Amino acid sequence: MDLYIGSADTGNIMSDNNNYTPPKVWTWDDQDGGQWSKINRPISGSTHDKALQSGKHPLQLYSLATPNGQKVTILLEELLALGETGAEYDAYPINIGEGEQFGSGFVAINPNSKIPALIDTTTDTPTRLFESGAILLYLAEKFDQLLPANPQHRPELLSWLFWQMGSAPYLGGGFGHFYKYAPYPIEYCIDRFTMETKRQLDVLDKHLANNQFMIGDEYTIADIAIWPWYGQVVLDVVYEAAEFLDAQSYTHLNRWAKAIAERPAVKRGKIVNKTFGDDENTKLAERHSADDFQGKAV
Ligand SMILES: N[C@@H](CCC(=O)N[C@@H](CS)C(=O)NCC(=O)O)C(=O)O
Repeated sequence: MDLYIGSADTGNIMSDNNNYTPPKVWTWDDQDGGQWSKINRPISGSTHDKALQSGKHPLQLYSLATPNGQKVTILLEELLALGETGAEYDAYPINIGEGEQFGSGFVAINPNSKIPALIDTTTDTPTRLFESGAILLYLAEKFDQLLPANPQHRPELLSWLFWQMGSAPYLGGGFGHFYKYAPYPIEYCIDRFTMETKRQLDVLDKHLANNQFMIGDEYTIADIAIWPWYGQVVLDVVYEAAEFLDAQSYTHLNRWAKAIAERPAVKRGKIVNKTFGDDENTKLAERHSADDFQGKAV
């Protein structure tokens, strides 16, 4: 599970239990889910009936401003900045901490019950999409934007896009979970996932030493997929682990992360569907038009 909102209940620090022997067959203790008890379940499907809201725009987004959600809102804001009016969208928050991803309406568009999910209402029958990578590729192809101009660079784009999809769960579900959210620190898990996270940061740093963006000198959906996770980790926005990871030593990655953070569409996109945090100026629960950003820190 990839989450970065909230924080572990550290009021009840326990120690690592080295005496655990797995039973023959694991059983679910639904009283034992801690602060994530509404979302940590071993079964799929809806838990309650709840229709989704919808607005007037071509695209309807159901998401939250976690890194996976931010990928899509950043792309949509970039598309609008490029003049693609067909990318106008209504964005509704799905509060995953409260289990809204298990409402029947949301499950109908994402049977996997994870944000982000999108409906394109402009097709003959509405098209549903889930998985952030699929949504990025679909929208980039639909508008023929933020893809490499040279078709020979397309395999490189696909490689980095799918690299992100396969790698970020180690960063989020692995490192982030055990470093920030686990109810008590487990050295073995933190070591294992810190090792992999630093290896991934080094992969990006070495690539960005010779490339302005992920695909040469072109800003594409590969950057949009990778920045919300890896960019925001090194900028110390996600997990507050930059010092622990010695993130400043990845100089090329930092250069890239800072440049992307300065893009106006990124500043807007990253606050869409943000319902958490103390600063009201960086929260925009629903987005229906460019006017919604007025008064916000973008
Ligand atoms: N591979 C998915 C991951 C999506 C994901 O993990 N979403 C998280 C928030 S960042 C979520 O909805 N978690 C709710 C849950 O696990 O129940 C994607 O890229 O779209």
